[in-house]
Amino acid sequence: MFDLRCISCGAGYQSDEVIYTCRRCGHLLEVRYDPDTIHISRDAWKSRPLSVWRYRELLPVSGDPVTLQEGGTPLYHLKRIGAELGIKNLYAKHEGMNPSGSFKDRGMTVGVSMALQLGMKSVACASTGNTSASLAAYGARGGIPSIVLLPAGKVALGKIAQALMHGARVISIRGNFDQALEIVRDLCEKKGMYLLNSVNPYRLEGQKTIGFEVVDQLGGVVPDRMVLPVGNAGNISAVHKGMLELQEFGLADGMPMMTGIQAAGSAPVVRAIRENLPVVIPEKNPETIATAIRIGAPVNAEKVLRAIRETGGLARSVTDSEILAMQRDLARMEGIGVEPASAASVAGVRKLVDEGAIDTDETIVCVVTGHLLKDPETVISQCDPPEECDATIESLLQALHL
Ligand code: AN7
Repeated sequence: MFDLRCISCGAGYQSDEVIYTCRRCGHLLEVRYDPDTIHISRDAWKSRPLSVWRYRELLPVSGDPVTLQEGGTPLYHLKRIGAELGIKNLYAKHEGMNPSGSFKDRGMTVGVSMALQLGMKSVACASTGNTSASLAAYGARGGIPSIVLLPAGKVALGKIAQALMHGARVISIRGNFDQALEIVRDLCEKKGMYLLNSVNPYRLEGQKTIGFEVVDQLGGVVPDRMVLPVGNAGNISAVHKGMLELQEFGLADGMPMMTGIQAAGSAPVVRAIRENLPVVIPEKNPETIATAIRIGAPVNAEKVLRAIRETGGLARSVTDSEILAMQRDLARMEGIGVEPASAASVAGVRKLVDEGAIDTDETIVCVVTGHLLKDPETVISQCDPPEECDATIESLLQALHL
């Protein structure tokens, strides 16, 4: 059994209500499970495949979920980058290996399942790209129409391709993501559509399983630090919540220092942490090559400040060139292909080591959130084009300088 609870005033709401923020005070909600009614055994979990649904006792869906077999993503040991940084236990959880190529699928399998459970007739979101790709795919899987609002000209090609091919209504807004989100919230309220941005507490339930899987993949060990790229701050907040639940239900000990990385041109959370502000002051004109995290007014501001402060975590920004350098290093030194926003997490670790801000004996898990192929245009602009030669061995040898 579970209900929805306001994280600020504690007001409670029934699980069958369509509600995103507290009616009393306007703050964010979260799902609370009643420990007296939930029985979990690690053995039962271990008997199921590594996936979002391994953890179904701590998820809100009651019937068969709308699924594309999300989760169960690889946890890679970063041997070479770790050696360069002097960190023996540095890992990357590759969320780009999900069905639509990003961690959003973990949220959407739960979110779209809940939309159907709640009897909704359509689903909608604003998106910097990945949320729209994932919603379109899960909407198709669940047989429910989807509408996605994108900031015109600022979404990576692969993500638009996915949203279009999976059959969403795709609308480009002449404005940025924050404006698109404001409009879609209004649309959902006026037209009774189900909102699947990360203000939706059910979506975050799916995303918390990133942390569950990491603990399982490390043999039951909670890492010292988890590092995530931050846009709307839904994912880092979700992972933090999941870790709190593992403690509460006696399934794991310890809490990772939750560490958020933003792009330098789009870093309101980093500023709030650095200046010890009580709230996040939105960045009016966010800008970065990592368009996935080009977000100035993070919806989950209140949750992320708690996650970072309560766990003794850190927040840092990285420049676009630091992001692109790490994207290349992950690809060439480790064989791991990620999109720019995802490389921000590992670039953040490099920066924190350079600053001497973290202990290199820590076990550190970076979440790399989306696949390399999401944003082919940025890759092409960073790499030399293929060399061309005639279809003869002589011409090939010449091209290879052999
Ligand atoms: C690859 O798709 O917000 O801090 O609309 O696509 O939970 O927002 C994407 C976010 C990190 C940031 N990495 O996660 C969207 C959207 C990638 C992302 C983030 C996003 P949050």
